[in-house]
Amino acid sequence: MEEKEETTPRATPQRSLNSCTEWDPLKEVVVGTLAGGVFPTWQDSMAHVVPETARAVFQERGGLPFPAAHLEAAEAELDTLAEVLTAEGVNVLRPAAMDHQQSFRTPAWESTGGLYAGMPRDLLMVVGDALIEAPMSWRCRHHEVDAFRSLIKSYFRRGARWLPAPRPQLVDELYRTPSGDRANGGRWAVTEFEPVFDAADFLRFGTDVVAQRSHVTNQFGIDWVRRSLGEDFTVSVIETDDPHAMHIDATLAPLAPGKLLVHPERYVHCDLFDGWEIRPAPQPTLPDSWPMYFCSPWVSMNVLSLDPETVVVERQELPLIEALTDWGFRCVPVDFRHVYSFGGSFHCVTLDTVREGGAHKYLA
Ligand code: DAV
Repeated sequence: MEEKEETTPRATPQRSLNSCTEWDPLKEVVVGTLAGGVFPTWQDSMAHVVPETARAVFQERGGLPFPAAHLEAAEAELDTLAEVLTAEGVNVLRPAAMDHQQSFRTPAWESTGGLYAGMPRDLLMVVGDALIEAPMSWRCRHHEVDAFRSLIKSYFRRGARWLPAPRPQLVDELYRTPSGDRANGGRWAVTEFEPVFDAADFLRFGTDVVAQRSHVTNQFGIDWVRRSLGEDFTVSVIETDDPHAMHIDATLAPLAPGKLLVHPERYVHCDLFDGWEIRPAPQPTLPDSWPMYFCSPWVSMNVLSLDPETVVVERQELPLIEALTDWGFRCVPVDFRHVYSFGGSFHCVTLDTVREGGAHKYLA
């Protein structure tokens, strides 16, 4: 008994893993890496979320490396982000190198490769002292967490609660058929066959966690998160107006208590935010010609809060920088357009493992 306590100490007052909001002062963060990233292996459920041009590219090049020059430019931007965060006093951790070109299979399906370790927000979620591993519905992402496992084990050894969701089978029954005749009303790409979610469909507001249904997150998955977090947290599902929904963090960006940046069309009024000041994000500045394999230019609003007054923003998003400055924020500009191409921005590529503060009530 005593020996067990030595190898797995209880959380100390200064917890090794502690993050309850999207805005409390940031102390430690994981920044993803795109090194070795490959095009995803196509599956039909992706058609609901990725730009139309991506289908042919993924079908032809799934499992093959992303164009080297673009990947290197994006990785350099990630390295710069890590340096900027370090200079801001944040402890920065990076995932392990991993061979994403390896094909893999289960008894039911096969993937010609993985993807990358670039977006820890998609697959990991810190709520208080708990670290949740998401059961991702894209088959090519089935082993992505391996790149983060040594970090996760280290947090566990230092007292974190480690909550991997049930390993999903990802068999055909999970996915809606093209005609939409499976269970679930046909609105979403995933059925209720088993719990699936991407962690990026959740946002933390102290004792409240806000989630959206999406093409990668089903009700079963949200129910799993709710029960696993227990009675200290309230998990609410909000409506968003996004036919391509996959990840809530280009729809809502809570920047401080009472300050919510929203996508001007996707945000749907929600009583939970009564008393909050809600401002629409300005149009992104990305030119149409910019290659985007995964997502829309609205990752402009996928910002990272360093504290309730400070936000990391893409350097060329001048209308957003102006809007946030007017709202009282200090903006830390970082070049990030090459990372955009791979499906996210500052919030997506990070996992805030330590922020100051505890779980307070902020929502109505
Ligand atoms: O606007 O396409 C991006 C979400 C990034 N994880 C969009 C959603």
